[in-house]
Amino acid sequence: MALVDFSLREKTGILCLNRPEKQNSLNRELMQELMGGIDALVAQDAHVLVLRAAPGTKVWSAGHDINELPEPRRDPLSYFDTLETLLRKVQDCPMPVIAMVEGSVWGGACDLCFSCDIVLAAQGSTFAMTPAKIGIPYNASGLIHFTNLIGLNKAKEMFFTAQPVPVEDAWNNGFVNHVLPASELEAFTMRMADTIAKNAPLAVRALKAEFRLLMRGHSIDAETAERIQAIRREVYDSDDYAEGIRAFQEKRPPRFRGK
Ligand code: LCV
Repeated sequence: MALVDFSLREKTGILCLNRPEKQNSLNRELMQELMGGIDALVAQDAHVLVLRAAPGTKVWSAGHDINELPEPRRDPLSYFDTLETLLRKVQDCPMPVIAMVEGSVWGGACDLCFSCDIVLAAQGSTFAMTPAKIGIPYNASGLIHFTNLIGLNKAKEMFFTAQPVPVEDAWNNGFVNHVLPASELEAFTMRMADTIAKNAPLAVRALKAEFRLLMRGHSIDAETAERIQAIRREVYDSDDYAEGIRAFQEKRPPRFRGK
């Protein structure tokens, strides 16, 4: 059974997460199917993509499949990690991608939503950034992404607390374009997609490429990049990193000891 269903409706490509038994958590297989679906819809000349979960879902996506996080001593979010590759795929996708969100969104799935160009969410949706809850050192590109989108203080609050942020609150911080009653979300999303799809595709694609390049504005020197990696290595080399994953698998609260 496909973990991602995709279809073309006129010039709108629709990708639907379909791993409900594991709360649409992003394992390698699902993420590879998602990237394959994007490629297929680009090849079918879609002008806009919509990324969604099944109607009425309580959990849009529970984020990275924790059981597939690497063992300690390996960077859990390295540049070529499947999740990082997927995020860049969405950001580099030639046409706009709309995230249509219902329910709760966790960890890497938040970053997936933020990698989309527009986020349309149902009332009651929540977004949680969870690395601190699991003991994971998030990566620099992810932190810059969030900071650019919602501002430094809100990004710090999301990451330090690791608590779900209600979409109404998130909306006030800019990363959600519209908040709608769940019953209106799909029609609103498809109307916006159709509007974008009717515009000049080359111009829309050029705009997306320009935004992508302009948002890469933050430059850091080599020493800073190396220092960030050293800081992160201390975390994924730690016992706490192993404990966070083990606690999830054993369905118990983690007991972090700060080492
Ligand atoms: C594997 C899962 C998952 C899951 N992986 O249903 O951003 S970072 O750095 O943190 C990054 C590394 C990341 O994205 O990490 C993942 C962050 N995600 C989370 O912390 C959310 C973890 N999931 C939950 O807290 C709960 O599942 C929620 C609150 C989403 C739903 O709770 P509920 O009680 O409704 P279950 O927990 O019973 O989940 C149903 C099945 O889905 C699996 C979970 O293990 C269970 O499997 P079994 O039926 O085999 O026990 N599942 C849920 N999330 N991220 N598997």
